Amino acid sequence: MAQPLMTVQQHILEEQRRRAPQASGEFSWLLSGITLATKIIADRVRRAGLADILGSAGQQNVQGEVVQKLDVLANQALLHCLGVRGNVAIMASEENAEPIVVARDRAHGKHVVVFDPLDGSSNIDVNVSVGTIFSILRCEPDPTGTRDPMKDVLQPGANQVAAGYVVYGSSTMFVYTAGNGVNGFTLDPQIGAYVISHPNIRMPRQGSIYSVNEANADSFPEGYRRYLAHLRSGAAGRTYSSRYIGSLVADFHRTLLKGGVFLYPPTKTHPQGKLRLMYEANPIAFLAEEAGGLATDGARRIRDIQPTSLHQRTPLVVGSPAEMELLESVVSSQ
Ligand code: AHM
Ligand code: MG
Repeated sequence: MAQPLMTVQQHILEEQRRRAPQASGEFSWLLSGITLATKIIADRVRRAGLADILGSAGQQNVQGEVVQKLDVLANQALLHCLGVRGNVAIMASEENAEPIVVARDRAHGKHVVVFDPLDGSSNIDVNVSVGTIFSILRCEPDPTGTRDPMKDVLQPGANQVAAGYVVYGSSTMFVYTAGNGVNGFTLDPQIGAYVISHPNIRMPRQGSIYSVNEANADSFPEGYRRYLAHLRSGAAGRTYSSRYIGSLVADFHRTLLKGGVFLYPPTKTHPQGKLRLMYEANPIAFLAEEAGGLATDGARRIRDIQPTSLHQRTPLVVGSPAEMELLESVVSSQ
C-alpha cells in the first residue's frame, strides 16, 4: 500500500500531539498562515516573467536597497495571511521600518513573527532561486496596549520557538524547525500542499563546499582570508569546491543538505556584515543548530546576540561542525 500523504499541517499537528498534547493548535494555525502566503508567493514567482511583476517597484526600503515589485507582493501576502490569524500580536518585516502591531490581536496574541518576505530578490530578474525566511518568538499578551512593541521584537535568537524558510527553486520547498529537529516539505503543485520529502534533516559533519562572495575577499578581516586559504590548500583533508548563488536561502539550503560552510564576513562596504540578524541570521542559525551544525558571527554564537535594532546587520558563518571548528582554530591561531 502507498505511504499515507504527510502534509506539513498534519506533521505539525502530530508533533504537537506527541510533544504537547494540551496545546491549543494555535501554533499550527499560525504556521498555516505562513504556508498559505508562501504558496501565493510561489505562484507569483513562477509567473513573474508572464505578468508585469518583474523589475523594481521604484522605491527603496529601509536599508536603502531597491525594492522589487515581487518584494512588495510577497510582503503583502505575508502581512495579510498572518494578520488575520488571530494569534499574531506583532509582525516585523525587512520591508517595513517599524514593527506592525496587529491592533485587534495585541491584547491576547502571543506571537511575534519576523520575516524577510523575498530574500535574494535581486536574483528574480534572472530566474535564480529566491526564498522567504521567518522567525517566530513568543510575547506576553498586552491587554492595555501600552507595551513598546519593539521590546517584544528585540529578543535574542535563543528565544525563537520556530523558524524556517521556503526556497523557490526548481521545486518549492518549506523547511522548518520548532526546536525538535528540521523537516523539509516539497510543494506538490497538483494538490497545492507541502508534502514531507526530507524528514529529520541532518547536516553532514563535514562537507566539501564553501560558499562566499569571493569578490569581497580583499576586504575580509585577515582571519577569514587565512581560513579560506586553508580550505583551498587541502590542509583540511578535503578538496573544496566553491558555490555561491547570492540568495541566502538557496546557499544555506545547499549547505544544510550537503554540509560545508557559508560565510558573509565583514567587508569594506558592510563593516558589520550584510545579513540581517533578526530575520536572516537568527532563523538560519536555529535551523543549522537543530540539524547538527553551528552558526556564529565569527566570534559569538549568533543566537546569543542581544539585538538592539530590528534591521541590524551581522557577519554570519554557518555550516558543518568540522568547518566551523576549523574556522575557530584558524582564526585564533595567530
Ligand atoms: P536581500 O534580502 O536584500 O535580498 O539581501 C540579502 C542577500 C542574501 O540573500 C545573500 O546572501 C546576500 O544578500 C548576497 O549579497 P552579495 O550580493 O553582496 O553577495
Ligand atoms: Mg534578505
